[in-house]
Amino acid sequence: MNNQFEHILVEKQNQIGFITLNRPKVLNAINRKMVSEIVSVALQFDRDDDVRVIVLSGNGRAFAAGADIDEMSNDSSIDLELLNQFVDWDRLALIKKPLIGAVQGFAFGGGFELALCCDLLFVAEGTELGFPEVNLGVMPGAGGTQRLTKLMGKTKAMEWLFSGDRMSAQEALQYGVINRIISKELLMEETIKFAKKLTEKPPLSLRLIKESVLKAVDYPLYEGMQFERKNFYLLFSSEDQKEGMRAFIEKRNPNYKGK
Ligand code: DAK
Repeated sequence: MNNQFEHILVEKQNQIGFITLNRPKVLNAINRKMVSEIVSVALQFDRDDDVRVIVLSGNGRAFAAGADIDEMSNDSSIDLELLNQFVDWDRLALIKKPLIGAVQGFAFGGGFELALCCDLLFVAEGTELGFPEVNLGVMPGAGGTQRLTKLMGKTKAMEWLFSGDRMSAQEALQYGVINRIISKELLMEETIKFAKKLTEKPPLSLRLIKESVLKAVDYPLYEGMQFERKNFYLLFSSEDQKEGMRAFIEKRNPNYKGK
């Protein structure tokens, strides 16, 4: 895929699709065009048989310092309603492949909301995360209050959302918001290493595990387990289930095709 985009860099390598936010001069402030570029490439990768995992990162000294304040400062409620830009944003939640965020520097506001759309977050030492919207007279609007609360619980989420304070990578790890902290120098290398591990797993299993785990966040236990079971049964229709079990019996490595 050549880079015909204005605000992101796109690359495909060894079954990993890379999307890099690329407005480093403004700390990758997310404008509308960038959202639509991210979402359109993520959806393309999701349909691309050569991509098994998607990695999202930021160029320069931030993952993203939030939505572009200049762009939205004069918007009215009616402008926002008519722009209906959340339609684009919400499509990120439809991505079926594993989405890993490699986050460094700052992840604030819309940048943090974007990070929270990822399935796994690998974060560089010294990174700060948070929702400073309250300091601008607004509040998170792209899932921040919901996703953060579901991840860390009401008590701490309320504190961070009320105060607008920055959360250190260490605190984010402690409250289960991120997966691991990695030195800045090794962030991409370690993220790619983990992504590569996922490219070797059966894609349909990953897909249905992702779907089931996300349901666990919203469903009561019984309904969640029924959902899980249907996905478990479904995998027995796949060639990869036959291949995986046959490879085990034949004591060799499986070769998964995603079918
Ligand atoms: N928007 C626009 N420009 C930004 C920016 C932002 N969010 N963040 C930084 N920049 C720009 C700065 O203006 C500066 O530009 P120049 O002055 O050089 O032209 C450049 O990036 C470098 O920033 P600083 O000079 O400020 O760098 P520092 O290291 O001193 O400070 C900082 C870094 C991250 C602490 C600081 O830049 C900062 O506080 N930034 C703003 C953080 C913030 O308040 N973020 C929340 C924004 S509200 C939506 C989805 C989501 C949202 C809205 C709608 N839809 C889908 C509809 C979310 C809203 C938000 O995110």
